[in-house]
Amino acid sequence: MKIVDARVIVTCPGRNFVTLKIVTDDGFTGVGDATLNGRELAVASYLSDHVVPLLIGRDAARIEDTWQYLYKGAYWRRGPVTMSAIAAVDTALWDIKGKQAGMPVYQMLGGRSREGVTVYGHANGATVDDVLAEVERYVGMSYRAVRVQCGVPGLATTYGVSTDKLFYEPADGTLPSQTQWSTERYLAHVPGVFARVREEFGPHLRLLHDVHHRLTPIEAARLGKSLEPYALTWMEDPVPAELQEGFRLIRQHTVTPIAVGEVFNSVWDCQQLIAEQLIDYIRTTVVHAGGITHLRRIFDLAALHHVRSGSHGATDLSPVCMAAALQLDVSIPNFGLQEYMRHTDDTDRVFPHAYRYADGYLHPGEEPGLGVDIDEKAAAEFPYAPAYLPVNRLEDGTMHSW
Ligand code: CS2
Ligand code: MG
Repeated sequence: MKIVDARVIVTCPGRNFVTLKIVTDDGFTGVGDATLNGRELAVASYLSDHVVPLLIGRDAARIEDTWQYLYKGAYWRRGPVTMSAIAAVDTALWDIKGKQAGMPVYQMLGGRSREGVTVYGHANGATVDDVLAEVERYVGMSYRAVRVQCGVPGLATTYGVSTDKLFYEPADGTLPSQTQWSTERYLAHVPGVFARVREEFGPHLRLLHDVHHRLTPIEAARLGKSLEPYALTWMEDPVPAELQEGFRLIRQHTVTPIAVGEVFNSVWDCQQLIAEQLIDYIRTTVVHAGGITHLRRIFDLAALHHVRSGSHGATDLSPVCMAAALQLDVSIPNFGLQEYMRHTDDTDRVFPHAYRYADGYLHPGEEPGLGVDIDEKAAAEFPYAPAYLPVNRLEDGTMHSW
């Protein structure tokens, strides 16, 4: 089963997506997501200029060996561009293996561990009343878990709060737009938001909050402590995680659970966080953490240390990534939650898929492989359009994490 063709498809049905499609000599095709928000063409070039020439003629059945060949063979290890490119190849090869075996990928990962994949959506609004209306909408759609983000009085714009609700897209400008930040105003406001949400929706709805790397450990500890009465399922990315030991300080002060990992691209980025039980949920994804092969390794390490999965699933991860994530989610023993931001109709048309939402769960479907494809004709209707994620500055103009 030799690889005879591999092509990189860039399309923008509402936002940019990079997809790798691999073709074998016995007529199988497989797809992998390679989208890196705001840096899409870097991965497209890495793939078409440096990886595709290595794939032609390789045995498509050798998933592990191909992973090691691309990882060790490059000499330059890790990093989001390299790992997204490796992820795309790995995902496409799992898709092909599933199709060849005539079974969904989750069957090859050990079979089903649960009936459905519990998902969460984003309720965000400029005011607390807007937020409550959004939470209501998700509850009306039977979501069991909702992420809550609210505008902060005194700040003109806050990342995570958008006008576009269900299809929330963070990359919003042909050059980076600028949002504003004040830790003091934020810390003063957030606990009141969650008090209102709990008051309205009671104790059973699972609530989450994304801090987006904007605090220091001691500030995060204070936030976690102040949110304890509202029993969050998780506080996400409370601090930048380059310094993994920084999480020890947060842990010393609060029992609010912590979720981290959407910007990680290898097990080495979270090894200490997991092994020291400094987090509760690991949010790495198929596309940014080296594909199904590597993400499975991260989840297995996490399982040994009471850490559950909580994979990133924003709109900038394509339906190919979502389909692959669901195959893992349904099979691993330590599944926690899956983020699910809906794609636009145009995106769903470009990426026909078997997964379906019902009653708070996503279901991967029973198609052989991943159960997703790219309609190349439809993709060609939507050419690449440059788009950047915003940047964030403090009130005095200092550059800050967003
Ligand atoms: C967010 C994302 O979904 C999340 O948890 O942090 O909106 C994230 O900012 C984007 O995916 C970045 O591309
Ligand atoms: Mg996040």
